[in-house]
Amino acid sequence: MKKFVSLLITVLLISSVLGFGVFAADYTVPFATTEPKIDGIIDDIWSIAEEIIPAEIHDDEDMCTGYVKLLWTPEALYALEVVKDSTLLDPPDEATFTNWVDLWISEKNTQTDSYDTDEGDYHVGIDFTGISMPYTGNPAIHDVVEFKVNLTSDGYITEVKIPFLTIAPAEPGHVIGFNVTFNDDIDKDGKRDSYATWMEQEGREGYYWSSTYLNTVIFGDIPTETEEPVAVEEPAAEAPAEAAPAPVAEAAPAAPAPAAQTGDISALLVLVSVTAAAGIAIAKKER
Ligand SMILES: [Ca+2]
Ligand SMILES: [Ca+2]
Ligand SMILES: [Ca+2]
Repeated sequence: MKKFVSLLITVLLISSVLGFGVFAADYTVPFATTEPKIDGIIDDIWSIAEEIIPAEIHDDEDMCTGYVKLLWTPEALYALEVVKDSTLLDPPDEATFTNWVDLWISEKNTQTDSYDTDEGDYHVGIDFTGISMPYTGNPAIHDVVEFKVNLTSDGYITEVKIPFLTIAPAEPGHVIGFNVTFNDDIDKDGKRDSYATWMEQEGREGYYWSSTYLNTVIFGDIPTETEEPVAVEEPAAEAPAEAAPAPVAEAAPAAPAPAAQTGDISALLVLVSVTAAAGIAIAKKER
């Protein structure tokens, strides 16, 4: 038995080296059986998604905290951003891009070294006052993205709908490149003091943000109940005095067929690193 276990471990290690199942996606996005309403209020459907927590902090441990969740449909990626930030400027509408969340997306997980090579590579940054920031990648995303920010008692909540530019209709198993960063102005001087990233950057100094170094995210399966809706039964009628034609059940509406997994999971996440200077030079947008 011991030999068998040892052999099994060896086989698994060799398989890993050969690349079988090594680079699993970092996050599985549930299919949105109900599309969330983009109103900055957390819908029930968000409970099916796991939290993504940007845990690598640069450079103040006291910075804002929170999480992001993702959902997908064939036409769009949905993001929920929940941030606890006790140092928002007051009044908030005088401050833009002092406290915000960045979503970095590569629809085809291109793994190229810049955001200029594919129309599916882009950035969606929205600050707590509800202003989006064109920064890098395909600017066309800003023509279609929908979002709403709500201030909360301890921070802000943002919901975002990001219609796909290049992969619609998306299929289960598709892999995208993805990262999220939180940004915080802590001393309220209008300049960022710290940021936190989901994709690790430690030890990767010298690299810049690019799709090469995005973590990977895979679209989960479409639930069976969504594939084959159950027809609603007509209630049984009283026995008629005369024979009547039996009621014909209505055909169930057509549902999207499950697509084959693309098996596109190839990505390794490497890190990006941004020097503080090259990090995120923010073009403040005049209101
Ligand atoms: Ca909502
Ligand atoms: Ca703050
Ligand atoms: Ca500051």
